[in-house]
Amino acid sequence: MKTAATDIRYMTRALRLAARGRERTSPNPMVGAVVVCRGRVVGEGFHLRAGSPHAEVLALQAAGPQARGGTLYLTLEPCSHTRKRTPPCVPAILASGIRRVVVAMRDPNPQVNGEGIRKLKRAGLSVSVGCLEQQAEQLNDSYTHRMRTGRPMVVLKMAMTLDGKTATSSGESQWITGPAARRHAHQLRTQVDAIMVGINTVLTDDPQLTIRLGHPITRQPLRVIMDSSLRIPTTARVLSPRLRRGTLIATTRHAPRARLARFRRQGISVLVLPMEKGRVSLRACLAQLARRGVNRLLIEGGSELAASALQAGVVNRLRLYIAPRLLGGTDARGVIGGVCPSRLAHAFALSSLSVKKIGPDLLIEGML
Ligand code: AOF
Ligand code: ZN
Repeated sequence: MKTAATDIRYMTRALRLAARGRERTSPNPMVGAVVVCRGRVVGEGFHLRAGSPHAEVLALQAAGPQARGGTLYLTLEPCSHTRKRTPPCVPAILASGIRRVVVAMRDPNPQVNGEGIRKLKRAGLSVSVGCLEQQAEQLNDSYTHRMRTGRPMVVLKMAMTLDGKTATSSGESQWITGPAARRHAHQLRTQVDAIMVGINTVLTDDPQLTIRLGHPITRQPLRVIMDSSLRIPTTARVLSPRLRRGTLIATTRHAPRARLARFRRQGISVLVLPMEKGRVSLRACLAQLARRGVNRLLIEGGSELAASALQAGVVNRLRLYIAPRLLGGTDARGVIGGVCPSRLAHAFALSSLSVKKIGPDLLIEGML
């Protein structure tokens, strides 16, 4: 679509504002708004966190009466629905006297989905949609994915040797990659709403699954443990008094009843989900996480969970750290477990590949 240079300029500004909410707005999207009147910016705003005012409301408040007759640049269609935390924005836009609205993208939230745009048009405002749409989509890729599919966007992160092993024959796996790659991987946790591991990873590594390094920690991701028969010991670090409130165990009806009851008495959240191939159904679990507002989920292993996620077709991105070492041996664990398909044509193919060097290690990223 053809867009005027001034529209692009102000929308770029709105997108930059929106990005200031990064890592803070989830489960809500990042949104930026700019009010322009007679060639001058008279108000701007961005969404700071879920539950706080929407970008357009802040921008209109800042503009006050100067918004009259002006243009509002919005990185996302304004909301029109009412059963939520804050009042809808469309009435505020109509009351402000704004004459034209430029929207980067439609809001895929089923409760909005074009309704905000329709209401503005019906009220006689001039509305154009699609200015810098790709950038806006990119900015909120995980929010839009959740709204469109009912599942979080899934990033699978694994580490391996050059020959694809994640552990020695005796199970030693710490550490395959060097400190720089581990720091880099840890950083990923700041960009997600939840981290998931399989029970075997808890039993062998006893991870904390928290953000501990780097910049100021605004919130900890939810910890999700896939544990079909509820084998997790209550002494696991993710169930320590400090961490248990933010930990969720996903199990099946194979969980021993008395054990399940005891966990719940102790205030540990356990979800009993349908089974698939003898394990917790990943799709059912992801649907639950999406309902709880998880836009982006990081799967950190182990190899069996990685295989299940790939087979379930729910992995969107892969981050593979590769150490320049060889282990060899058919008895060493490979990075992806499960069963190998008999045909090469059934391999999981990656696209948009990128390769980076991190210290002595390599990072390969791709989309599935
Ligand atoms: C935001 N910020 O600036 C805009 C949003 O629970 P609420 O009241 O904050 O409503 C969240 C929904 O509002 C969100 O899913 C999206 O559809 C819409 N627009 N949300 O968080 C904003 N403009
Ligand atoms: Zn709104």
